[in-house]
Amino acid sequence: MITFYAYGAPNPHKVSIALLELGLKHEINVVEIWKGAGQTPEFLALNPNGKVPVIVDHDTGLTISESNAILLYLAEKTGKLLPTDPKLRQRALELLFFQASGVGPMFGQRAWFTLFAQEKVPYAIIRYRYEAERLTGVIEKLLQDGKPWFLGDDYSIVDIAFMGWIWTAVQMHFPIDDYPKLKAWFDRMLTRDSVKQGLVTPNPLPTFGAPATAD
Ligand SMILES: N[C@@H](CCC(=O)N[C@@H](CS)C(=O)NCC(=O)O)C(=O)O
Repeated sequence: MITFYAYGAPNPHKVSIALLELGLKHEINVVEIWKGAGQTPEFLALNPNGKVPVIVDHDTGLTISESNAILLYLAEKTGKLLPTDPKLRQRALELLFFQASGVGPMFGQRAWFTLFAQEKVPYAIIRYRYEAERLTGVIEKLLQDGKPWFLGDDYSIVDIAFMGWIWTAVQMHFPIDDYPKLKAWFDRMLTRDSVKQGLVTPNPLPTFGAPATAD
C-alpha cells in the first residue's frame, strides 16, 4: 500500500498517471499547497522541500519525494515502464534528468512570470518564454521520426515525466501546434486511460487566463 501526498499540479500529476498505469494500490492525501499545507512540520518531516508529490510505501517503509525519483522507484518496484537494456536505461535516466532539471524549472518560471506574478517584469517574461520555447524545440527533436514514444517503441516513465509540464503548458495556452512531433505524441498520450484519469487526480489544474506578454 502506498500513501500518495498530492495536489492537482504538474509534478504530482506524473505520479497519479504512473500509479494508475501500474495498477498500484494507493490512498491519496490531498495537500493544499496553496494554503500553506506543504509548510507544516508534519509535511516537512516527509519532504524538507515542502512540495508535492511525496509517496510513502508502507511495504518498504520508504518515503520518497521528487516526482522523477518517484517514477523511477515505482518502475523499479514493478519492473515495468523502464527498459532493462543498459543503453536504453541510460537514455531514460538522461531524459528524466533533462526533464527535471531543465524543462520543469523553466516552464515553471515561464508560468510564474506570465500568469501569476503580481508585478510585470518584461525581462523575466522574455527570458523564460524564450528558454521554455527553446526547450520545447529540443523536445521536438528528441521525439524520433516514426517512433511513438521518447524511448522509441516502448511507452515508459519518460513519457509520463514529460506529460506533467507539457499538459500544463497547453492548459496555459502556450503553443504546441508549432511542434508537430510533440503534438502527435501529446495526442497519443491522451488516448491512454491512465493519462486522462491521472491528469484530473486528485484534482484538475485550474482554468488559466491568457499569459502576459512583455509589452
Ligand atoms: N522538483 C520537484 C518539484 C515539486 C514542485 O515544485 N511541486 C509543486 C507542485 S507542481 C509544489 O508543491 N508547489 C508548492 C509550493 O511551491 O509551495 C518534483 O519534481 O517533484
